[in-house]
Amino acid sequence: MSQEYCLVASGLQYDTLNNNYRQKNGRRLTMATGAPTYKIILCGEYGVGKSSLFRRFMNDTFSMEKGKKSTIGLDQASQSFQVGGEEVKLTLWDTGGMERMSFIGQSYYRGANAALLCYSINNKETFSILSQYILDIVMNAEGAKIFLCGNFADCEAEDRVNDADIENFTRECGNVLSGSYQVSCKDGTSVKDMFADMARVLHRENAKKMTLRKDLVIQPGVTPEDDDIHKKKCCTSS
Ligand SMILES: Nc1nc2c(ncn2[C@@H]2O[C@H](COP(=O)(O)OP(=O)(O)O)[C@@H](O)[C@H]2O)c(=O)[nH]1
Ligand SMILES: [Mg+2]
Repeated sequence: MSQEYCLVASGLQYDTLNNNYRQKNGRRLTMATGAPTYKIILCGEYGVGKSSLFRRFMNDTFSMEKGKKSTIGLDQASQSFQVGGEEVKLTLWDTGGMERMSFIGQSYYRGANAALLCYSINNKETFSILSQYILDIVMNAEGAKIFLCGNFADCEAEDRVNDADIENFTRECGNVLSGSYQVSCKDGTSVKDMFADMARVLHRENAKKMTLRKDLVIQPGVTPEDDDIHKKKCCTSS
């Protein structure tokens, strides 16, 4: 897996649908095409292991030190994945501890393709508060897919978040979840598989959108009558 640290140039946003960057005023730039890139934001209470997930993602390391800043001072990192023989990039964003000040700026959410909703498996409070985070995501990151991540799978606790809790929560939030994982940042269990699965889900969803777009766009100089797709639609509907 190749590794690259990514700084998003100020004033530019990645447009996943077109695989290039556009200025925030909406004007598309012709430069910078490449592998489709999906922005994932980490959400959840302080102490659930968001920065630990970030560190596992970035360089597959773990530290017991709480609130440890990333050594290179970046809160975004990118990794490449293969999905169906295609290169896909995930860019993971960490809050950098901002959740402690109850302030996460809108730029954190802006353009997010997915949110990874983190809780600690052995701390039910961090789980029961997640509906508030879902509200924040829905309000600030329109269209972002939401994934659930229970961390601390290596720890034993009597009152663990169990499968029934997860099922109830999934039902309560109207099945908005696109995936649910249980991982341990400490021993690394399932962390890599989780990100690979997210890459798959996000890329497949995007590929579906691209196909739909192609079907709906009428090419310049091609009248709907000439166009195969439209012909087919006309023929099947008659
Ligand atoms: N045992 C165990 N400890 C963990 C795990 N993930 C994180 N921690 C520890 O939990 C504390 C909080 O983690 P951190 O990543 O700073 O949480 P954040 O506040 O959500 O960013 C740190 O001391 C980590 O070393 C895990 O899977 N198992
Ligand atoms: Mg943190």
